[in-house]
Amino acid sequence: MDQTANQAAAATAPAIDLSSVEAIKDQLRSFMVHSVGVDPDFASQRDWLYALAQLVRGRLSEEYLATARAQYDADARRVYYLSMEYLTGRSLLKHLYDLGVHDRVAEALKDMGQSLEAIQEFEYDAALGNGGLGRLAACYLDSMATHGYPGFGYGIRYEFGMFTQRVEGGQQVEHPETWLRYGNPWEFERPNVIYPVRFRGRLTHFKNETGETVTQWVDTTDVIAMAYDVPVPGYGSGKVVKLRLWSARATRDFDLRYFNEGNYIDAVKDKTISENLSKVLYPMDTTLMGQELRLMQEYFFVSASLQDIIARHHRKHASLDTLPEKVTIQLNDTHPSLAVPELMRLLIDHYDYDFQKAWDLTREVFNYTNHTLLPEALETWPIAMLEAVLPRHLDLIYKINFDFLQQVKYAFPGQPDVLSRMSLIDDAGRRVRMAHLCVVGSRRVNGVAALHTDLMRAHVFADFNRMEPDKFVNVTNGVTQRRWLLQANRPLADLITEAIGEGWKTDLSRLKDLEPLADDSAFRERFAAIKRANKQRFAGMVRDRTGFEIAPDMMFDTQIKRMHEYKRQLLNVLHVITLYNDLRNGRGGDRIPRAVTFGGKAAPGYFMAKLIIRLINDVAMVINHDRSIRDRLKVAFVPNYNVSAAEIIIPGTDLSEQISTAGTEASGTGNMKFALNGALTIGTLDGANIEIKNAVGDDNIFIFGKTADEVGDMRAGGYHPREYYDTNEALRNAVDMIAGGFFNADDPDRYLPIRDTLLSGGDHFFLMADYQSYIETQAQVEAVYADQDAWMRKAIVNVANMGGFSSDRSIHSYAKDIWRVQPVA
Ligand code: 26V
Repeated sequence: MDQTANQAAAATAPAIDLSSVEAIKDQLRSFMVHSVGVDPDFASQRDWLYALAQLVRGRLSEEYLATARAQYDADARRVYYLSMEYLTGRSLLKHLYDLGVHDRVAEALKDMGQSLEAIQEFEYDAALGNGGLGRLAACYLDSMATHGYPGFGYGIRYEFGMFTQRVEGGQQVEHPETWLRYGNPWEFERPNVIYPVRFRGRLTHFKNETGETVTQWVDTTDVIAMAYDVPVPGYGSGKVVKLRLWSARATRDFDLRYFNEGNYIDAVKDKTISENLSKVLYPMDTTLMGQELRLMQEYFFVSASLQDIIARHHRKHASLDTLPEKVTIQLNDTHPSLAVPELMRLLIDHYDYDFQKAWDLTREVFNYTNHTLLPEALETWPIAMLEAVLPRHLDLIYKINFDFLQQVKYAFPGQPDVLSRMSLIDDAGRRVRMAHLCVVGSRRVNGVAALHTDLMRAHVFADFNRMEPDKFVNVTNGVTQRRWLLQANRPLADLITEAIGEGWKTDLSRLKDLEPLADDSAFRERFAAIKRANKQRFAGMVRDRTGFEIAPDMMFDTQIKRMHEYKRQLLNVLHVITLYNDLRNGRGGDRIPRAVTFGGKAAPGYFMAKLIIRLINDVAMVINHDRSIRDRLKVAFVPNYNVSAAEIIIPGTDLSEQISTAGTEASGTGNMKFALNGALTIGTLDGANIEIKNAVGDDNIFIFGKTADEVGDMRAGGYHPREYYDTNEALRNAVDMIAGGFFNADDPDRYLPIRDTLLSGGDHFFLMADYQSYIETQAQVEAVYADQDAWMRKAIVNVANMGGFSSDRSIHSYAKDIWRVQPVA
C-alpha cells in the first residue's frame, strides 16, 4: 500500500466509540472476549481492569497516530525528553479524565455490576522513578500532550521499579516491585524497533586516503535495545505524547548461529547477563555508587534513544546538518550525559563529520536541567571504568575537554586554577565530571527554582556562568493539576469548577478567580466539608497500613518525601517529642490535637535515613499508646509511600511540612501539590517554598529558620550545634530522650548515632540552629488553626494563588525560552 492508501485505511479503521454508556458496555464485553479471553460472566475485577485498559488504549492509539502524522506532515521541530526516570503511578483514572469519559465509564461498569473505584485498585503503580525528578518528568509529558507540543519521552522499561517498602519491627524492609507480573496493559511492544548498543572492545587508529587519522571502536560486546511505547494523552486535546522505554535483549536472540554452535547453555547464560541492563531501577537518589551496571544502563538508554532520534530525522531529512533545526534534546539531570559524546561518536564515526563540525551541531542540540546541588549527588565516573566500558566515549571526552580548555585559557588568561576547576576531568580523583560535560555540551542549562538557579550560578557552575552567563536560566518546576487536583481531589475540583468554570484545568492561573470566595462563608463551609471528607479517607489509609487511629478533628500534619537528612524529618520528630513533653507535663491544655504522619522510602544503604524511619516508628509506639495524653497527639509512619498513596494523603492534609535546610532542596514539588489542595505550608526559605510564599503572601504561609545565606555564613564561620543543646532545655530533653532509650528501652543505645550527628558530628543540616524557630512557628500554626474560619480562608487563598505552579507554565517556559518549539495543530 502506498502512503495515501495507508492514510485512508487508518481513517476508516473501525474507531473505538466511547460516546455512550451502551457503546462502552458493548466494547467492554467484546474486549473481555477477544483481548482478555475470559467469559464476561466469570471475569474477575482484574479482568475488567484489563478489558477496560485495552479499550482505552485503543482510543489512545488512534489519537497517537493522528498526532504523529500531523507532526510528520508539519515537519515539526521536536523536543526529546531524556530521563532515566518516570514516576507515573497509575494511569487508568488519569486517562479516563483526559478523554472526558470518566463518569460515563463508571456508569457503564456499574450497569454491568462492577465498580470503577474497585477495579482501578488492581492497577499497579508504574514506579519507574525515585522521587521528585521522576515525578516531574511524568508531569511534564502530561503538560506537553495537553498543550500539543511535539514532545517525545525516552526512558528505560525497568522490570523492577522502585522497591516496595514494608515496615517490620519498625524498620524498613525492601521488597522487589514486580509491576509487570500481570503485564502492563498500556504499553505497545515493538519487537521490530531494535538497535544494537555496544560496550567494551578497543580502539584502533589508521590513516584514511586523505591522510586523516580515523578511529575505530572494535571487538565490542553488544546488547540489543528493544522499544516499548506508552501513550501519554493530553487533557481534552486529542494529542498524545509517546513515551518510548527501552528493554535490553541479548544479541544472541537475533543470532541463530550462536545457538547452533553447540554451546546452548552458555548462550542462554550470556543472554541473562545482557538482559540485566534494564532489570532494576537504582533506588538511591543521592548517594553515588560507582557501579558499572549503572553506567551501562545510562549508556544503553542514551545510545538507543539517539539512534532512534537520528532514524526519525532521516525519514524526512537526508542530512544531519539540519539536526539542530529539527531536534532539541533535554537532559533530565546528568544521568543521560553520555548523550553528548554519543552524538559526537555517531556524527564522526558513522556520518563522517569532522570533530569541529560535529561539536558545533552537538552543542546546539542539547540542554541540561540540574536537579541538585548536593555534592554527593553530582555524578562522576572513574576514568578507568569509562576506559573499559566505553573507550571511544572517553577518547571523545578528552578531545572535547582539550577543545574546551583552550576556550577557558582564552577567557581567563593566566588563571591555571580556573582550568583545573572547570576541567571535565578531576585529575586528582581520576574521574570524569558529568555535570561539566553537560554544561559544556548544552546550549542552555537550567535550575528548577529561582533560589536553586541563583545558587547554581553562584557556586557549582560559577566559573561557567562567568564564561557564558546567558547559558544559565531558571525554569521553576510545576505539577499537573490534572492528576494532582482533578483526579486526586475530585470533590474540590468540582467545587472549583462550579465556582469559576473549567478553564483552570488547562490554565491554572484562572484559580485566581477563587480568591474573593475566601470571604464567602458558604463557600468556606463547603471547602471545609471537602477537606474533612478527604481527611476521613486519609485516616482510613493510616488505619489500614499502621493500625493507628487518627481522627479528622485533629490537625493533620504531614511530611511525605524521600527520607533524607537534608529534608529534616528528624527536625519534625524533635517537634513531635517536644509537643509530647508539653502534653505529658500538663503544659498542653489548650493545644490543638495533632496527627503527624510521615511517609517516604530510604535508599537501602542509607544508614541514617533508615535509622530515622525506625525512630519515627518507635516514637509512634510510645506516644500512640500513652493514655495520659488522651489522644491529643498521634504519630504514624505510612509504609510504602508512592504516587497512589500521595493521591490520598495530599488532599487529606491540613499542614504541609517543607522543612529542608535552606539551600538544599532544589525546588520541591510536593510543596506545590499540598498548597493546591488547600493545605497550609510550614517551611523554610528553600527551593520553590520561596516562590510559593511570594505567591500566597506572608500571612498565608508559616516560614521559619535560617536563610540560605545565613546557613552559608554559619558553615563558613564556624557553627557550634552543641551551644543550642546546652542552652535550650526543651531541645536538650528531646535529644536526651532519643539518645537515652526513652522510646526503645529494649535497646537503649540504638539512637546514639543520631545524637552524635547532631552534637559532635557537626549537625550538617542545622537542625539545632533551626529548632527554636520551628517550635515557635508550630505554635503560631496552632493559633491560626484554632480559628477554623481564619484557617479555611488562608487555605482558599493558597489554592487561588497556585496558578503559577502548574507544569503547564513550566512547559510553556521551556518551549519558549529553551526549546523554541511550538504546538502542532
Ligand atoms: C541522583 C542519582 C544519583 C545516582 C544514582 C541514581 C540517582 C537517581 C536520581 C538522582 C537525582 C537526585 C536529584 C533529584 O531528584 N532532585 C529533585 O528534583 C526535583 C525535581 O526537580 C526537585 O523538586 C527536588 O527538590 C530535587 O531534590
